[in-house]
Amino acid sequence: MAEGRIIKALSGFYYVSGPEGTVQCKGRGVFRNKKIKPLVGDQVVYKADNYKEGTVTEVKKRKNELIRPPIANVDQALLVFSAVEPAFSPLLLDRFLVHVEESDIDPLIVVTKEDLASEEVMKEVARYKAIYQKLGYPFYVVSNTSNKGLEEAALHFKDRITVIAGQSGVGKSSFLNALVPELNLETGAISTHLGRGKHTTRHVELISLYEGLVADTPGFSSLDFQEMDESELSLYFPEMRERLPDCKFRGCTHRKEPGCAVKEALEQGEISESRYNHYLQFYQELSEQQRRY
Ligand SMILES: Nc1nc2c(ncn2[C@@H]2O[C@H](COP(=O)(O)OP(=O)(O)OP(=O)(O)O)[C@@H](O)[C@H]2O)c(=O)[nH]1
Ligand SMILES: [Mg+2]
Ligand SMILES: [Zn+2]
Repeated sequence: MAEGRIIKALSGFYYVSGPEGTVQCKGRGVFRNKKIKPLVGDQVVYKADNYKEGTVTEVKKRKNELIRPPIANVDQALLVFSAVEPAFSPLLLDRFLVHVEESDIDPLIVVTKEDLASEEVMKEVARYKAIYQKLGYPFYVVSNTSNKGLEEAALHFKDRITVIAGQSGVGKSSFLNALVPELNLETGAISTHLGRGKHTTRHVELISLYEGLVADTPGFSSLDFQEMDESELSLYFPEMRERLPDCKFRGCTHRKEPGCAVKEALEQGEISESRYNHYLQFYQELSEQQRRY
């Protein structure tokens, strides 16, 4: 018996990285009856039949579990945006951030294609960088063609499982290729048809990178909030979360209530207008969603 981590699932086999390399494993028959489906990212116990084949016998308790992509034990989400082509979207970034805050995953923000963007666009990106860094979110501006800024961002991979997320064409695969050219991940898909690039691979795989494990994913163009109550929303904006106790009313929604510490901070310029406006927009979306059910 040995312990390892599932780094790839393909055609019914689990590829387990253990003390003696990667072993191709079957799931144990009883998993099916117990409805246990091993996932990429799972820490497992396995029995090796020989140096390359074996059987997974036990799945260790998970810290968390993502549905799309199906990966367990995720520590960090690398949120990739491009400065241009497609244009940087602070609205989509805030949407992602609400999701990662809700799932208790740490975000790492990377903006690519610095080499393609005008000075004016880069000034705007720098303005946002200051906003997010102030909130404690790591934020890097990089170029996958000149390799500028890549290593600094990649140092965050160490000892963690990272999932990459972002729209199609922002340079997720290019980012990984630029770090490790031997990876040879397919790139160049700008097709937004069906919300995913035409070249993107279907299987999920964790790649060893900078002393951590990283999963590339196909891009997508929309992201819905699921089963979130609008009253929870400000918990996922750290600058609002920390001010909640100072709002006059319990359950303050930070919209029209008097004595609201969030609105006060907004007026003082301590909370960014773009973040606050996105909060209002998401709040509206969520309350409309509630009414539909
Ligand atoms: N100039 C420049 N081009 C880039 C950069 N990063 C990516 N690209 C180009 O942008 C296009 C899309 O890059 P991909 O890496 O395939 O994007 P992706 O995010 O993996 O896209 P999907 O797999 O479809 O989700 C490719 O043509 C890349 O060569 C960059 O930093 N600078
Ligand atoms: Mg890709
Ligand atoms: Zn308030």
